[in-house]
Amino acid sequence: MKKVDVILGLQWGDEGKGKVVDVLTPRYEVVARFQGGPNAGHTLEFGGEKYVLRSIPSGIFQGGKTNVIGNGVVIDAILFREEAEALAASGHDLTRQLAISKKAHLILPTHRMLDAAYEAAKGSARIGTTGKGIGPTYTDKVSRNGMRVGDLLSPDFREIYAKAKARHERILRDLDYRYDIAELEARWFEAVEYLRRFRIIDSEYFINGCLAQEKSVLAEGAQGTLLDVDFGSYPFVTSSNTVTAGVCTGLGVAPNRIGEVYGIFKAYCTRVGSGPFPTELFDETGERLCRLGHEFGAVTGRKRRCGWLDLVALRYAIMVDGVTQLIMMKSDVMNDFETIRVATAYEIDGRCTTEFPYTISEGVKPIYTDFEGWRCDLRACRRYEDFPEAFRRYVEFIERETGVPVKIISVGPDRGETIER
Ligand code: 2SA
Ligand code: MG
Repeated sequence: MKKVDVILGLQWGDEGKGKVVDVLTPRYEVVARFQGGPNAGHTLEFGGEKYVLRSIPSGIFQGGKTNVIGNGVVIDAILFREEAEALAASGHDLTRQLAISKKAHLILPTHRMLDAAYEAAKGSARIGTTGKGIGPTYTDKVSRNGMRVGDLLSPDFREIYAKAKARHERILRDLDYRYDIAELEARWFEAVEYLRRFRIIDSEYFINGCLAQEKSVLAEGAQGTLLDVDFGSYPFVTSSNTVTAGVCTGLGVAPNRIGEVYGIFKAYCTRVGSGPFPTELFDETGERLCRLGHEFGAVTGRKRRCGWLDLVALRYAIMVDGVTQLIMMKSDVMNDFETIRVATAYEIDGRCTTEFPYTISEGVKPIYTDFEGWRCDLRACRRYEDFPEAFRRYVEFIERETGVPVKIISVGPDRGETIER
């Protein structure tokens, strides 16, 4: 029986999964999303066009693949429809290539309102969510009040919706949050009809059936490990399990059916939204990383905070994810840097630690190792041997510090600018 390979982000999201999944998907017959929802934004560029995928797996651009939205995902029918129609307009037939789990939860219009209301109520302690209703939808799932895609097939669908909405409205009144969802709601009901055109399946049977038939399956993560609801920098996290274990619960795959785990990271670090970020740069170097790396959110357009690579956090992510191969992105952004810094430990209250702490406060001071920059254009390199020695030193230091090989290095946005070792 085959195993499921996994690709996930090891930082705070936006590591460049879109690009790598595009490189990896030709090797797989099935691509599946296991968590998150339209808070994700996977940017793919090819043929001079740029696409942003939110809920739909990246295998959609390769003909003949099956793409699965697993039970661990939350779906906003309106945003799903927009995404699917945009893809259809560019010639990608989704109805045959996409299947959706009956057990995936639906994001209702009132979930979006609740997201905004909770954020407003938090004031300066707000999470900086994407405003897509992610948290409230997962809250309903866990509190056993959620609405699932399978409910679309029930004759009681309207009734289930009305009950959920009434409950949300009571909370919104309590929070004194004013809103008008009449137009949004009308669009949602139309979009739900659109959703019905797709194959609505028992995705756990489908995926396990594929494995039994020796078909290759890739599970595609969204956001990043440090945004995991259990292991991330809580409460500044998303509401799903972004770690490898999320593949088991989000697709119905047993732990012993997990194969390769590709962990993807940027040669530096970024974060959108609030929350701790020990290696964040507030100076010109941070601005430079943002400018040269085009670090703006794919969904909300927000400017991403930028900083140096953090090996304390990376080692932690590798541990909880069981990463077997590393993929390093965007090193080319630092082509002209004189010095490149990497945090290898933290100093907290005068003590040094290499463990990712329970809380990260202002008092956490990263301890850096400095590297001489490579000062040349990596985009011309096509083999590992072509890389300048200074760059190889950087890569090999990361491998030594993490104990995991860096198997793929991306040095530019193009498909060809991906070096495999
Ligand atoms: P939410 O909306 O409840 O999941 O937000 C909770 C936290 O999770 C962060 N988060 C993200 N961080 C990076 N990228 C994400 N997706 C988009 C992208 C972001 C965008 O891929 O570019 O366009 O702004 C993503 N989704 C959620 C979020 O910032 C909160 O800190
Ligand atoms: Mg993104």
